[in-house]
Amino acid sequence: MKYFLFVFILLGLCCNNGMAQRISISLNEDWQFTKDTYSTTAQNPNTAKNIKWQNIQLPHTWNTTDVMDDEPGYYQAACWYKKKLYINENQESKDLFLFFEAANQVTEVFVNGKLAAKHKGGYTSFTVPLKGLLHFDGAENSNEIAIKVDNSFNENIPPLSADFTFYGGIYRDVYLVATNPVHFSVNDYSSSGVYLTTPVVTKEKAILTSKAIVSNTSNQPKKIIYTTLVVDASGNTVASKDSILTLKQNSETILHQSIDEIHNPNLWSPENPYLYRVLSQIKDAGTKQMEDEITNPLGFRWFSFNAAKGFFLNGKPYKLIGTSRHQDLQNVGNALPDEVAVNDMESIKKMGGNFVRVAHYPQDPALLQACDRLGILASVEIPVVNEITESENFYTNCVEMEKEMIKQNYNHPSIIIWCFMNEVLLKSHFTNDKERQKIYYANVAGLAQKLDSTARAEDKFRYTMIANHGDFDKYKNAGLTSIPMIVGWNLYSGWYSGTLNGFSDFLDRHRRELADKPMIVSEYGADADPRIKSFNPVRFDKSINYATAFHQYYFSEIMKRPFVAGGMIWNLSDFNSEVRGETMPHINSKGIQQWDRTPKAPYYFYQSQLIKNPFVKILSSNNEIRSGIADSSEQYCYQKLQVAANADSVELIVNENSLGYKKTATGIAEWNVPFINGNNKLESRIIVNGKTYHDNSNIYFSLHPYYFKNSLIAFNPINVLLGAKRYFTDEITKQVWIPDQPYRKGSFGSIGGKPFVLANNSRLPYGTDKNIFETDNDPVYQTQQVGIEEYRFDVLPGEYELTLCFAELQGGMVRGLAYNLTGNDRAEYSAERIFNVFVNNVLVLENMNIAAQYGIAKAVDKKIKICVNDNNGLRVIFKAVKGSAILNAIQLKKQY
Ligand code: GCB
Ligand code: CA
Repeated sequence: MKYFLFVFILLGLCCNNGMAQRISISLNEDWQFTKDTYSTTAQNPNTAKNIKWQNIQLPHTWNTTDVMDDEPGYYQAACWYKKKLYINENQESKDLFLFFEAANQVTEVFVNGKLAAKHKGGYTSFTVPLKGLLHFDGAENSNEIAIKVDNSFNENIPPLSADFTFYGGIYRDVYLVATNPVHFSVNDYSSSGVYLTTPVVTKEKAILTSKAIVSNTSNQPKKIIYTTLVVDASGNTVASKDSILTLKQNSETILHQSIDEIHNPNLWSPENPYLYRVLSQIKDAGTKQMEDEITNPLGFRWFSFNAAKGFFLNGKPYKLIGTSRHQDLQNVGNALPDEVAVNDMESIKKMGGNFVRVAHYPQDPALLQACDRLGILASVEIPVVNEITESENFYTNCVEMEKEMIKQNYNHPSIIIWCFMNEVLLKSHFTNDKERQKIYYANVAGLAQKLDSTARAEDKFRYTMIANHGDFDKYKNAGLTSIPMIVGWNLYSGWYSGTLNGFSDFLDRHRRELADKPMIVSEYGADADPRIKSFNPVRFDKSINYATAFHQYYFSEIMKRPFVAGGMIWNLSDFNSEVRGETMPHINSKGIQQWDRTPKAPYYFYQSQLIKNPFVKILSSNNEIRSGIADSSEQYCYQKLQVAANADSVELIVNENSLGYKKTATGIAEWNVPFINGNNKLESRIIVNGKTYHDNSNIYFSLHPYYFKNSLIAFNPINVLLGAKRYFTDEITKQVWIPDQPYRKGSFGSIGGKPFVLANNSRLPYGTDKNIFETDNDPVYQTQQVGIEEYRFDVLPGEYELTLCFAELQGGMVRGLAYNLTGNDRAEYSAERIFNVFVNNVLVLENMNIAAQYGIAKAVDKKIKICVNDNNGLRVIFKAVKGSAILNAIQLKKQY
């Protein structure tokens, strides 16, 4: 109560017009949360007592941790929030509202036991009028708000399924808003109540029109002055307009104004994101007292898409390059502070990008504010993903959500596209009933038509878009390529299927067959596990190296073709998709930054392509660790290393020796670097206009002798992945796992068997992408040698610790994942295997039956202390009793 008084006094002091107008103040603190069932009415004191309330602050989600555990699924149900609301007696004369930036997904708001509002959809804002529901008795605890939020599946609310997690909760800010009875309306889909357009913009002049909806909730008519002021960045008013009119009692009035001559507007663009502010005011015509005032951003720009020539802003061609962005963060889920949205847009800017696809749903208001400020163009969409429900209810919710999106975000100069479907034909329906399937497609097209018309009617100045997956004919035949103004293609040729060249062919096919339709590559990307390296990268090995090559290829193909208006990297950052397996279970690792926002190599590649200032960057992480076997000189291990730069050629200096200059090819030069045991100092240089720019890095290398005997290199622990061609770094223990080699005399390696390859699979070159339980080092266990006979280390005598790592990769239930097109959950064929393991002739594991003893896809480590006393080294022998023996990884440490 005191707090509110304080705010009033403060604003009273600052405002010229005496009485404060609108107050909007966050209400994030001091909430209670429960997963138990709460009832706001007819309280049963016994049930109420048993409820376990937890004190929390907003933003909040209840799914921060359960989306990462080994248990499939996450909490999707109704939960409750409640809080006491301190209302000042003086506020009785005000109109009070709660403003929710978002809550996922169905929200019911109760005020003092009465249902005040219900909102459907997890990504748009909503306002709850409090009129008639509050007690103004001045008692501190007399008002309670209780909120039920439910994120369970709802067939009538999009998204139905998607490759991201539907975290539940009030995960954005909540505000208490107080206005005078005369104020800009909050009832028009929770917009600001003011809609600004710039129907004419040239270098010489601009026209600004505004449409305002004004509420008068009092019982008297009210004569007002409605004023629009255009204020430049220095605070000067450059144009204004007043209208005098009378508002009827208890009415909503629509007002239009046009400011016809704004001369030489400072144009908004990525290089010069010049923002004006528009102040919209309502004053009492008699007393001149301010009744309400709101501000909106304003940028003067004009733009167009052309099917042959791409995108133009203010008359200049631009290639739209940027990323998509999901709203989640490691350890935080989707309950993000606003700063994360701002930092993310700054990352796009620092990368040299000029576009963000706000996918797959509207995000925090802070995000588009940052875009306006930074000069990042944007596309925003509603989450109609993968499929639809054929019901009027679903269609209505889609249309309502689209209207919310457009009206709430209408005034952002950064937005140029409204998108309303993503890969809507990805999930097949009625595959066995072609006639019925036709009806489904027709319903999808019908919904698309409705959403497209709605968007065009709501906003005449922006473009509409649908983002499709790479099945050209499917979308074309369903009519979905002709409905929107722009077609977006999400293309993964060379990732999920096909080859890199398939991407170029697809682009050219669009140009040939949809010659009149502007197009954008609305997604492209490849998994990039920052812990995985490969020096001969192949599709689906999840290595950072394959991802880098993928981006190099896609980016240059996009740049070559003027008709491709832009390319959106999928994704800015790794994000949670609870259903996913892969090398990082529950994570989609296509981010060019990690989930915690650490940049990965592809991010630097883009900088080399997009940044104007001299740029050079060694593509290794800070203090990277590596490991490998020495060449026969016993001094070096040669491994590839890349440098990204925006110069034609770049020099690499390793341990003070220059390896010379190399030409960059699409921004990257590559060396075969002779690494020595221990620390390696790297420096890379470019010379631009006579000035040198450089980047430095350290790589700590753990070298293994070519022959264990007579080597100058001391024994380093050896960690080997079987059935794999990739390297894996355990970032916690700082161990590097290297790929296996066939046994070489004097060294080490496996004998017999072959790498595990998943049956009926055209993607994974080796191994599985199953989540391996009880480990975060999934790649250590995801590959194996099947039918292995022996593993040998020809090491010198000594005390050793040998670890054998196993996981049964075959069998169990496989989850049906939409993005994998695998349909429903299904049981996988299980391998039957029982085997014995001998170490130097001692039986150490008898009748090992991994599936029976431990279960499918569970990490099992067996450590064995072993003393080597002779010159025969260490031999691990596998003897199958039934089926074939396996080994996933092996580790050898010397103790003394
Ligand atoms: C897509 C989807 C996106 C997925 C992405 C992927 O096409 O639109 O939601 O996350 O592919 O990584 O598979
Ligand atoms: Ca916020």
